[in-house]
Amino acid sequence: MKILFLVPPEILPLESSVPKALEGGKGYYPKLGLLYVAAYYERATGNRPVFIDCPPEGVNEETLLKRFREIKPDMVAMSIMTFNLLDALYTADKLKQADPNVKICLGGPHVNLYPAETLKQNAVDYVVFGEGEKIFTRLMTTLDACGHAPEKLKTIHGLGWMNDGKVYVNGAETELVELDDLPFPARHLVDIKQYNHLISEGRQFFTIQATRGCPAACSFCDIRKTQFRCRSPENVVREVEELVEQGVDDLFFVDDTITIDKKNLMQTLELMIKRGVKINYKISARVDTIHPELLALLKRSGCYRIHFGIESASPRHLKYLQKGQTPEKTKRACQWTREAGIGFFAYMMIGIPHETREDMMETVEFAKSIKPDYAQFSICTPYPKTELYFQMLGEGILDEDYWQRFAEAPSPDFKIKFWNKDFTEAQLRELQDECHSRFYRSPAYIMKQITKVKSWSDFTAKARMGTKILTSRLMSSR
Ligand code: B12
Ligand code: SF4
Repeated sequence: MKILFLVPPEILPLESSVPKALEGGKGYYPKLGLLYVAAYYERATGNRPVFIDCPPEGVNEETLLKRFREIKPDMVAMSIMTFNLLDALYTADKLKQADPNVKICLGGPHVNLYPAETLKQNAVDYVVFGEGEKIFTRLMTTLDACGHAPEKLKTIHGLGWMNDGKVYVNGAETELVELDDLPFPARHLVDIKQYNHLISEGRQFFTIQATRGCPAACSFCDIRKTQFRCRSPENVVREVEELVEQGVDDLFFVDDTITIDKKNLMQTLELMIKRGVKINYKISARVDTIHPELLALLKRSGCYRIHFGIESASPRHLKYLQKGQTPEKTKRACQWTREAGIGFFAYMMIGIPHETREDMMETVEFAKSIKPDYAQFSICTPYPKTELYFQMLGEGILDEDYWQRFAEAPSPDFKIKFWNKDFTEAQLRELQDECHSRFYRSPAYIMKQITKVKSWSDFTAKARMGTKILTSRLMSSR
């Protein structure tokens, strides 16, 4: 069978808690999950699939349909977050109109949460939930060998399928993939030059994943309390070396918290240093998972920025979010990071249930006091099926399971509501602007950036990011 792995054009994305203007200007990340699935399939079957990533390739609906007719795939596989479900369904519909025989398979974070609801949508034939590498390959080899045979499809865990208009969702796959057994993501199927990031430190950006899962319990996050697994240092360093050979000089580890197993990470960093790997990279971490020894190794091996989920200045609100962190730990970690010569990005949150305006402004002052290179103030958003979402439903802050309604009947009219009993959405957006403005316009921040600028590209990156943030209101209201 001929397979097209597809990232659809962005036509109907939902606005997230970060203003669209800002989100849109951040550049293009590769779809690592889909590239992993493609790589595993290719290695297992020897068939070369096609991969089209429409947004960075500048492929619109018309061009996509033209290429689709040329390629004539039997199966189109797309990865979806809740935020681009509508794009995937719209595109699936158009492709089916162009060729009613084509099959559509969807996977990714939204499908993991709502497999049956997604399968019920027009034009969807198969859904894969959980880690997709093996499941998708099993599906394809089964279809190749036996066609759409219900007795065979029934045996594939993690698969949902349609038969005679009826929805079948098999049990979940409980066996997690062995990370070292996975091939590296199928970067050879895309043009890596098309990926970039607004605040990067190199010329060629790409992403990598060294671990999966996170044992922490943050209530707003999908990944909470999932089994943490690491790739071996040798396996990770080989991929980093391969990326460097391909011209990548700016890498982002998309791991949820790469610093959970410090011993393994330190061995990886030591190996990078020993092998003389030259790369700039950034990671995400919890403030309570780092220490000076680890930071020294991160710095020596090329880490230039850590993204910390700090969220709030208030112990009460941190507790509400089950963050398991304290402002003291945050201050200490930020100071260590600065002392190690590594920059950091502070993810902050406002509009947490029961938060007052004063609390939010305290969060801004706290953000200023820890002196990050960048800070982002997101509006607390109860994402689908998260603990926070259920908590807010339980407290009556949300009056209905609106994500369920969206999953069952996704409509372009749907708008995420930034629910909060005390503030309207417009007020929350105003407050968000005020937080960004207070942070980025503070004389101390401006002075720090001027004195810290290392190079022209560093300066332009900061200037672009600052301009984006400060003008985001203007742009999003257009
Ligand atoms: C990097 C990242 C981003 C990047 C890039 C996204 C991209 N191009 O993929 C950026 C910064 C742009 C981003 C933005 C956002 N993100 Co984000 N992001 C991530 C992160 C940290 C890693 C994604 C990744 O590469 N994972 C690694 C791969 C290997 O995992 P995977 O994608 O899940 O893929 C596996 C399976 O899902 C499955 N699979 C996936 N696709 C497919 C397709 C098929 C056909 C098959 C068979 C299987 C399959 O197989 C894969 C391999 O095992 C995840 C958290 C996470 N751990 O996944 C959040 C995550 C995906 N993001 C999330 C959110 C909420 C957002 C934002 C809304 C945040 C915000 N406040 O603005 C925006 C939305 C942007 C938009 N408008 O679409 C949520 C999604 C929740 C949901 N219900 O959809 C997640 C899960 C984080 C969370 N804490 O809950 N994000
Ligand atoms: S530490 Fe990060 S990945 Fe882990 S549960 Fe909290 S927000 Fe999610």
